[in-house]
Amino acid sequence: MKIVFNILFLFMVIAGLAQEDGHQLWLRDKKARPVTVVCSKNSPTLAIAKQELQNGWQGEPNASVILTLKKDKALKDDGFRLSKNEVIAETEKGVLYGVYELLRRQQTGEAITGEAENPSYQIRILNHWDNPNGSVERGYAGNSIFWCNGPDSLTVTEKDKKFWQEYARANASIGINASVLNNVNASPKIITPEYLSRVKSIADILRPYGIQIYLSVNFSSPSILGKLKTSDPLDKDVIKWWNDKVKEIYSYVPDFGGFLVKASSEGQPGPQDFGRTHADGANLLADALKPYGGIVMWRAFVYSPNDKDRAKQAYNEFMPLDGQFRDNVIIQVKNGPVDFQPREPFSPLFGAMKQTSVMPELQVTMEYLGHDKYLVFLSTMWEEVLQSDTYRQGEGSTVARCTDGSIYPQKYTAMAGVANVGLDTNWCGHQFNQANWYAFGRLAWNVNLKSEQIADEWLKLTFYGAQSSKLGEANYDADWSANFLTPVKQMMLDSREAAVNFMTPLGLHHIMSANGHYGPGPWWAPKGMRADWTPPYYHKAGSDGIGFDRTKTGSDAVSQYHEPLASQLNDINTCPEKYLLWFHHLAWDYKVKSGRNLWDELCYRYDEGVNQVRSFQKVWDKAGVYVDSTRFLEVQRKLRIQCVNAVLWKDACLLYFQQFSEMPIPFELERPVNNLDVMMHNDRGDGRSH
Ligand code: GCW
Repeated sequence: MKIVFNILFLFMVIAGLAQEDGHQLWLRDKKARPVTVVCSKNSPTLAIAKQELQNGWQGEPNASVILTLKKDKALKDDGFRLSKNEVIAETEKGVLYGVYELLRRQQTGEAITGEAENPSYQIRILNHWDNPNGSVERGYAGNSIFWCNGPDSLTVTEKDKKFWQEYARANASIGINASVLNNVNASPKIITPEYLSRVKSIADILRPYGIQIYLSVNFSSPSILGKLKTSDPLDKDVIKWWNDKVKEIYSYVPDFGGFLVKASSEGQPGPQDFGRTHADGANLLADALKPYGGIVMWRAFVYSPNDKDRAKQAYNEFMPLDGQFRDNVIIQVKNGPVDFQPREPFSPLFGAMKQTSVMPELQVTMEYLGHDKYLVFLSTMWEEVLQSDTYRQGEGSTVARCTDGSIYPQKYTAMAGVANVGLDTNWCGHQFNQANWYAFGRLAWNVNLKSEQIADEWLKLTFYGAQSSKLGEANYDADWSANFLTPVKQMMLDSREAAVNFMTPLGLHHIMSANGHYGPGPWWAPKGMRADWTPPYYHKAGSDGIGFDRTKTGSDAVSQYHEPLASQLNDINTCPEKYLLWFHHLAWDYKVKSGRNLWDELCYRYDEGVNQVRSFQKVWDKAGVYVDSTRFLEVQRKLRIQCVNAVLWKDACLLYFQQFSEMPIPFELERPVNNLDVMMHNDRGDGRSH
């Protein structure tokens, strides 16, 4: 009997733990208390709001909660007001967001105050780089949740619908209200009838959760799909083709959001193929969408092989066009001027375009930050960028305020995040990458939230109570808070700086392995390769020193920033050390703030990064007692991989740069454990050999 009981118990434990595989994200099942929900109206969105309250209520048992739709001068867009037993909003979506916030506060123990909560950005949008064949560009969490390969690839299954609904719910719970369903490197076929009917099915499932659908389009679609002789944006047949196409799209999805466009960029077709400007291209699509209320998100990610400084090009190309775009165009600008590097200064376009709507594009997927392998909480990076002062309209003109409508009267405001979601059970590849999806949504809703608060919320929602059995109920909260929440939160908050330290300290950038963008590759420069795709173009290491001279006497990228910032960055004495080698080329024996010479400082930073990851291992192992075994082991395994890779980064960069510095690695630091020739020999450019 006892054996049977034990086996049964074991089975229950395993079954119970199997629930905690991360699939439920920050919305894990709760033991709900009974509640009555009152709402005078009914709709699919309100039905979801009611259901969520009933499934998750943690307030007073048998309470009565009122969902009130009414005008309120303090509310804008889908904002809301909360009290313990009421959610007030002007729109149904507002009610839904209010319900999620109320439930979140019940769980995290945060005070429920009556003030109005309004979103910072009107459009809070995920960009999926998903291809029609189901692959995901720079995706590290399995195949696309929207598209797949094979003969039945366009048939909508029950499994598809379930996934889409879970995805929609997760987004709504953090205020995300829009999704671009396909890659910016866009296949033209996405706007053919076969694909549009699947788009319609997705839109139908996402709609009740308040999520609007957008598509990336290929600028050559008129020639490729419509067989027109040209895709010239000023050609009248091309204009008609787009008008007809847009009309067709709205017949499938009446509340379609609009287009995201990557044009005349990295080999994608665009208006420049016809001697036209980005404004001509964007306006063509904007005019077609205008009658339906649709908008165009036109990307500013442009650079050409001939430019002496890639970091300058977007600004050079877009500034002369300021004021020429229609009011339903938003220019989508990556946070930094080069790409999504572990650290970049903000793009100088923020705040500079005064007569054009501009939106930040952040990368949630970890293209340059360790894919699904590293633990890096990106919120601190985004906070750094969004709170950077552009000085464009005087002090305090932060990137956030220049884009959220506080400073410039933009007709539309938006923030985009390149999604990290795939078919993996835990959605994001790494359990902690879920925190980045969460952080993106929370920041797009409230751009002034602090990373500390976001990490705190996420940890409480995602891990609280995961392993209560071993700890005894009475002390659980205090134990959990002291021994799990506090150290793990600190690890998250330190994690991005750690990655910068072991990858690209002191303003270094773009020295990763080619193509794969995972491991180190500071040496990579095959003969005949475009210079601006090779790391030496960016680090410029030589016997005279290291770093990219972007000062007034160098490429003069500093002049794209507003004073006093331009002078501050230009002057070696005032340039923040974190951007040192981004803006300056310095001798190896240059003395930095610590009193060390540049070479020694570099060695110390790399070493520090490795040590930080090692300390994360200790934090996690110690916190393990509070975590279910599936998620604990997954994270533990990944931290080991991160550690190995951090050492590799350190060894590769230091041994490679040492050839130029010709100085010893300070003897008190750990010695390299990898040989440079072997690392270079093994480098296939995809990071996998590492
Ligand atoms: O950083 C680069 C990526 C490309 C991506 C491009 C972009 C979608 O390596 O994979 O293409 O940025 O943002 O358009």
